[in-house]
Amino acid sequence: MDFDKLIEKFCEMLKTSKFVVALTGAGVSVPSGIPDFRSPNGLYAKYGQDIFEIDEFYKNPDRFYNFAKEGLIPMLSAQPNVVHHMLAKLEKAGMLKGVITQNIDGLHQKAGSKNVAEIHGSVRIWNCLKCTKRYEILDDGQREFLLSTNFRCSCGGLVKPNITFFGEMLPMGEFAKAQKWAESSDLFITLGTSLVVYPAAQLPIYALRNRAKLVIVNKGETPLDRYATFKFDIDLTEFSNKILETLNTFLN
Ligand code: CNA
Repeated sequence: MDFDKLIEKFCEMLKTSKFVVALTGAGVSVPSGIPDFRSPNGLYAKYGQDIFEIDEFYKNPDRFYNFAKEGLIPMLSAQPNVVHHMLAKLEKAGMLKGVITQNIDGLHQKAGSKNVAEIHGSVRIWNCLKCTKRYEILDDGQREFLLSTNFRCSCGGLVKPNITFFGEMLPMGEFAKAQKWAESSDLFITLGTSLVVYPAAQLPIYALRNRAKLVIVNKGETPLDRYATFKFDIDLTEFSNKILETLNTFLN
């Protein structure tokens, strides 16, 4: 089947499904200028595979903080792209229940999505590991203070972003919400995720167990491709523009 026909069929599915959920990964934010993990230009290639390992953070926090200045803080000035906007429009039109995101950049909310489960936390909030003081990194004064102390709290403790490192538990409330959405869905769409990070990659499996249809949009293979009703191995920008064009009358 050619691309246009597949898109039409997918849009039909969107219109007739009752509980549609999207799971997004780092690929969704690549068109906003934020690199993903595993692509050739991704964060792993530049900073090493262990940059998000919790043991490595405790062993060498300044290595992580040097990365944070270059790789995490700039995420906060990034702008949502057409993929985020397309998902926000689907939600507004009642065609999408919510977005489960592995991303920590807050771009879905910036685009207007209301129902967002941030299962790997958010880079907006940082906490002192000694006295638990909370820092809002979007606040100019608090950000400048943390940059000036190299992320040491006023009490001297290390300050860590509220994101899930490898080796840490996921935020329970957010994951429970995501699991409930996945188990209630009749159409589950994954966008820009390699589906290799667990337990996030378990979510499409919960949906499949509920007999939901699975649609995968990702450049490159994922381990769940063979379970997908449709797999779109294309650029997410092209995909999203096509969805907006096809559903034009429903979304405005
Ligand atoms: P990943 O494993 O790096 O996979 C991303 C996937 O997106 C890859 O398969 C790419 O081929 C694909 N991709 C990249 N650009 C495009 C594009 N334009 N069109 C279509 N496909 C594209 O990342 P996952 O999200 O699967 O891994 C989960 C990690 C990455 C989570 O823990 C995230 O917190 C973490 N992460 C988040 C961000 C962010 O918040 N923006 C950035 C980097 C990493």
